[in-house]
Amino acid sequence: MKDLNDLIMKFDLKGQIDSIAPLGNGLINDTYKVTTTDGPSYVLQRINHHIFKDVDLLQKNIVSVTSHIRGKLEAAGTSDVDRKVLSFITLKDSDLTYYFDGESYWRISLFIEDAYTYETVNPEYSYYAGRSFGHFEAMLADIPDTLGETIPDFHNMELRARQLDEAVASDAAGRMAEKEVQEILQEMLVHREEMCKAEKMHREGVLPKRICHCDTKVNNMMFDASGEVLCVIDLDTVMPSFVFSDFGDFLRTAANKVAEDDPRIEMVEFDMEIFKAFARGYVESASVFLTPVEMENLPYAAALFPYMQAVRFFADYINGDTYYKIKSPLHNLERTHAQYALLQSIEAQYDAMCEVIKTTTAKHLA
Ligand code: GN1
Ligand code: MG
Repeated sequence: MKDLNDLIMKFDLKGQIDSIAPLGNGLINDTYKVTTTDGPSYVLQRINHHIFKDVDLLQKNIVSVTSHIRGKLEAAGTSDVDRKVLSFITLKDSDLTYYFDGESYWRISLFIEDAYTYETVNPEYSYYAGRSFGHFEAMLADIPDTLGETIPDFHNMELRARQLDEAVASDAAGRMAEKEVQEILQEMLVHREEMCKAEKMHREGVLPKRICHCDTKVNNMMFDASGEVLCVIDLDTVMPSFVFSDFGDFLRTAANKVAEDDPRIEMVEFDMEIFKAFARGYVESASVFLTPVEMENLPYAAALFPYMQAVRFFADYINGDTYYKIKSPLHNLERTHAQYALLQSIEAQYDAMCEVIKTTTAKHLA
């Protein structure tokens, strides 16, 4: 802990450090809560620079986004702004919001007190979440800075499909001999072309990229004790993308009746009530900028993300588990099955989903 103490001291914090303890369950970064004896608490994170290769660009994006949102909230006279947008702390001797200790990159933000994250939501919270992610995108629609892609082509399905091809071809962990692996691979291929349609629409000029969050998992949103959304967290992946990213990735975790890696495949089910509520909230706040093409493809977005995640988990399994933290040797394979089962549940309800979107968007399309 002494080392952590030393590096925390590089930042312009208020108060004396009291304790440092692990926080949360992200799959990519390492996160700690830092409490002080006479100042606020903070969140310390080691940024995974093997995944986010350009930390300077990443922190610039985050500073642009949080300052822009802060400006909007202040202009609207919003109360308690420090609880509604993350604040990053600069170093004592510069304006940088990260510190490189020769090995790792670190950053510190203010800890938001009395805020809660959830792994599941009910329809009411799902509606609030939809409204908030739509609002988040709406606030960023006029950001003056140009943001970079912190992971180039992060949600590009064509690229993810190619990465799976490469994993299969190099078979780094010798797992292609497994019968189960061969079977999943065949199933994945069936959906491939259909799932790559966003990239095609973009090339044809009918689908824009906008600033999106790109990791709208349900646990990346903070609620206050009364259930109101405070703010969106985990901003590493905020970058230009299709709005499908935020719509689809939220539902991938929130509308699944079980966790994203639940090995009980028969329990995986896409919850239409969560979908309806989220769609209503999202369309309500995002309709100010959404085009008809974006709106009518929202059911596709909901199918795309379980599929993309299945492809990513599967490629990682074949590569020998080099990307996602795993808790057991078959974890990535179980995750693949769980995401694929979710896709199947979505497909079974696809017509009903299209009806919901039609009704929800009708008054905004008029
Ligand atoms: C990763 O770190 P975490 O859990 O917020 C991943 C997401 C995946 C998710 C799957 C940068 O997010 O894209 O959807 O795991 N983030 C990155 O649980 O790859
Ligand atoms: Mg997270």
